[in-house]
Amino acid sequence: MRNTPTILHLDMDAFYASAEQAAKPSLRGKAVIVGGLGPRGVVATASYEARVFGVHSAMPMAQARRLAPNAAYLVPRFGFYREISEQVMRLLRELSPLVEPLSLDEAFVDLEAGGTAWDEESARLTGTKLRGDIRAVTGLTGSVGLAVSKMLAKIASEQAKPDGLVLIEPGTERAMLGPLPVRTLPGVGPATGDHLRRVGITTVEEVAEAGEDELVRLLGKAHGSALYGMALALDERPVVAERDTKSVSVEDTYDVDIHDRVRVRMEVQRLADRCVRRLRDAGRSGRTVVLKVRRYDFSTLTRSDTLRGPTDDPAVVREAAARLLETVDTTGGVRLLGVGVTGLADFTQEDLFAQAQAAAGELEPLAEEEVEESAEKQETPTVRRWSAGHDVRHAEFGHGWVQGSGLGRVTVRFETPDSDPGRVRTFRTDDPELEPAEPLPLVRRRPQVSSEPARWPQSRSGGGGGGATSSP
Ligand code: DCP
Ligand code: MG
Repeated sequence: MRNTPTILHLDMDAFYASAEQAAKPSLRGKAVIVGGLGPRGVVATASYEARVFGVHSAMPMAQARRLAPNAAYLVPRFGFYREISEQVMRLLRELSPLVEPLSLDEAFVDLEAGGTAWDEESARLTGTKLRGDIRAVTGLTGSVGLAVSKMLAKIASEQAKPDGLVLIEPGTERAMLGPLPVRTLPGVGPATGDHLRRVGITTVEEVAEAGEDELVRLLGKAHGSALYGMALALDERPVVAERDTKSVSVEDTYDVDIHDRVRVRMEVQRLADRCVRRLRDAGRSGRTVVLKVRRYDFSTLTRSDTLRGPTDDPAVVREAAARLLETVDTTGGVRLLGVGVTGLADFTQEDLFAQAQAAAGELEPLAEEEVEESAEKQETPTVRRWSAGHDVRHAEFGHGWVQGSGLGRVTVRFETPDSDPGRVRTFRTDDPELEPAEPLPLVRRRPQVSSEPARWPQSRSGGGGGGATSSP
């Protein structure tokens, strides 16, 4: 492990909600909740103003509505968030070739490898400058953590939130970690947390005191040893730039061929779960589930199934893998099994996405990609639907966004990222003067000479949230 705090972790603040607030002046300083708006929808994120009411990511939307009835509720716009994410990732790549994105709004950067920091002072300066640049280029705030390891840098950025920078000084790591709850450590979810609490371990210090043997006894070899190491602030994981962007897979070779079909099924389920854990650790989701089977005679088969959208749901992957297995004859015995997911997407929350689509289907049926697609194809959809939060353009009143729709009416607030809060007007949903529009950039590059709205600096890559668009 290095002894300079030159691993940087960046995490944008209330990312989707901040992006919406930046796009919509009337929502700044207000409670904004982005997520699936249907009956089974969940919260993707809430602005800090909404968090005051107790609303948080992954909460059922119905509960959020009870807690914050007056908040603005918006459907996510993944294509828009991806544009911003690309701007942020470009800034990170200017600092180092070693940038490891974890999700749209989060990444590790090895500053030392980029020569942009070599000690505490240069690390702090670089982190501060980065925050300024992100602000200038995207109009949004991000929080920065700096430390000697990935684990600590991530904990630091969490402590820095919102809109801050925390550098953990080398030598102070264990003292800093000690009093924190065990849940702070990566890989300690609610189940492990409960398990440890039952034996009286609630803080990181208590994990360290328990000792490795005791933890291995409690949690098993792999998890126990890993947790012990983390409690001692040991984390050797390097920042990895070249991730396998195409697939995540796991496989097992068996010492003795498996003949029992029930056992084969169980192994496949186990592999599916492990594969999803990997996928989630990487902050990703994937669309195609692949099953690999090597039989007793070394003949190797792969079967795959492409889902309607990317997923990181263990139940979905398990089910797909089980279905694929039913197409393979294993009577002679199996020596290797593997489960993989390919067609990876950059966002983690497929279920949310699906729910957002379902929500759109129920209230305002046109999801984002469909809007973009129909705009591209220059087709007029037979029935025009307007999703809450999406951009529109009116021939007379200009650029705005859909505040709500129903009963043949759509309410539009006319404002742009650099205007004052705008006025609301209501139209018929089939008003010929109203059309879907692309999001506007949050920050204008240079003063506008024409009356045309500013464009994104780069051509739009890919469509909305569905595809696995990876930038080169
Ligand atoms: N997200 C999601 N579902 C979750 C968690 C997150 O859809 N359960 C999406 C919405 C978030 C984005 O990912 O805006 C980034 O996730 P973060 O965990 O970084 O949360 P935020 O950026 O919203 O807030 P914070 O300021 O706490 O980082
Ligand atoms: Mg964030």
